[in-house]
Amino acid sequence: MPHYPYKPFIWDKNETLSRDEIRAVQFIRLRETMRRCTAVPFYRKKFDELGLEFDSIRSVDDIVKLPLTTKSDLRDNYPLGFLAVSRDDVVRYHGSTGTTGKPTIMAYTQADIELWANLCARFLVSGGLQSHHTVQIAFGYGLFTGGFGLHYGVECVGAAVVPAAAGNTKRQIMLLKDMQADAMVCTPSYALTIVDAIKSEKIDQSELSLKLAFLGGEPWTEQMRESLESTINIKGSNNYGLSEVIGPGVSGECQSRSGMHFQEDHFIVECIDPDTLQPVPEGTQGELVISSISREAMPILRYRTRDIAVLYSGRCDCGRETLRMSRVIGRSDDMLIIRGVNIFPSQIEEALLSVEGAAPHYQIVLDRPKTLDEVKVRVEVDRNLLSDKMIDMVQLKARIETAIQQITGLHLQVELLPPMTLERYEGKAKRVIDNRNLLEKK
Ligand code: DLL
Repeated sequence: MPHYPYKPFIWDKNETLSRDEIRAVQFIRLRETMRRCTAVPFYRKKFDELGLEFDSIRSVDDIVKLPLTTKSDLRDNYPLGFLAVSRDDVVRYHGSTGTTGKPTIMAYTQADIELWANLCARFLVSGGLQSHHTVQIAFGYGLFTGGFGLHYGVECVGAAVVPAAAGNTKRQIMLLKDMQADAMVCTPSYALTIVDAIKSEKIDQSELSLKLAFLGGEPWTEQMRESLESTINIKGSNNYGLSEVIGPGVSGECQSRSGMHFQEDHFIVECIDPDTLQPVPEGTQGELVISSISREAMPILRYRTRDIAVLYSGRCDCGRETLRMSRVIGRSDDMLIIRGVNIFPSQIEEALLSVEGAAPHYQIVLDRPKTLDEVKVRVEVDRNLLSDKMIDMVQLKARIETAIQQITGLHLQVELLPPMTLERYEGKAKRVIDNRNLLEKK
């Protein structure tokens, strides 16, 4: 294990490899991964069909010759068709939470678990975690990768874990206070639920030691971060990952807040047009495609994440030269096409939170009463700006509708709700309620 710290906020010296060094490591690991993938019948068949041999990969750019892998490929090979080692070598299984049907199962060897802990340690340290800190983990512990992934990451840094797990918000607050946690780890929407409860229970900031929040697992906006940070005095940083490629630890923000650094010595990332499957130019929004190049149990080649984001290159103030990703703008399968306009729920969140008086609790409801889609944005009014004067509420509604129109180009109907009307989330939030399919099924 590396000794903390090489430099402030750098956990592992490999985080500051130069571009040339990153490419050299990627090349070696990509070829090694190809070799490991020949143990997987799915990949062996694809390599045969495409006429691929090791020598077909002469540089990292040749990755485009390799087959893409999709969620349905994993589902078709459920549960362990992608296993590249013997079951004797597996020490852990996790899985992704599919909305329908069975989860996709991921396997880890001991070396995979150690790698994963180190990857999580890297983004925790880059976001400000230190070994003397206490960290409350409010992610689910189970098949979901959030709880165990971050747990091992925090321990790897040498900080102390309070494994509170998700849910029971009152108990979370009690533990935050009693254990004097310096940091919390959860989804942004659960952080919002906790922070709201801290506010409504009128807990004084001085009773808490909380300084940092490591948030990930779902899309959120800069406006949501501002709302969290201004309510209680914490620094919230963003981290991204997905079970299929390892879990959390794929990329994370440093304190410069200039995008999430990809851990490129262990993953190769591409950004493609989801329709043409061709690479998009740097700085353009596209679907992230990620290959894991160090995993033993289940290496994955060119996984189509469905996550839409933008990639940036260039040296960051923190000293890392890795590619950085923007916030996830949405998932290509979450994109709403309303009156021919493509919009993501995150754009609606951005619009809502730019208006004073709109609370960050909202829901987007889709209906199709006849042939056209109808969209309603239901949003809670901030407790401090709730008014019994009709004119105030009409004006607030109009301001929100204008903000949405400015960002999406669409006039959507807004419904204002009293505080605490909408469901609160302990894990990933469900923002879009799509009643269209239900109507069709009737
Ligand atoms: O959510 C892994 C994770 C746990 C990441 C905890 C960070 C913290 P899955 O359950 O497989 O794995 O879901 C992966 O969640 O494809 C994204 O759509 C979304 N996602 C994860 N992190 C972020 C983020 C975990 N920071 C899916 N911003 C991914 C936006 C995120 N979306």
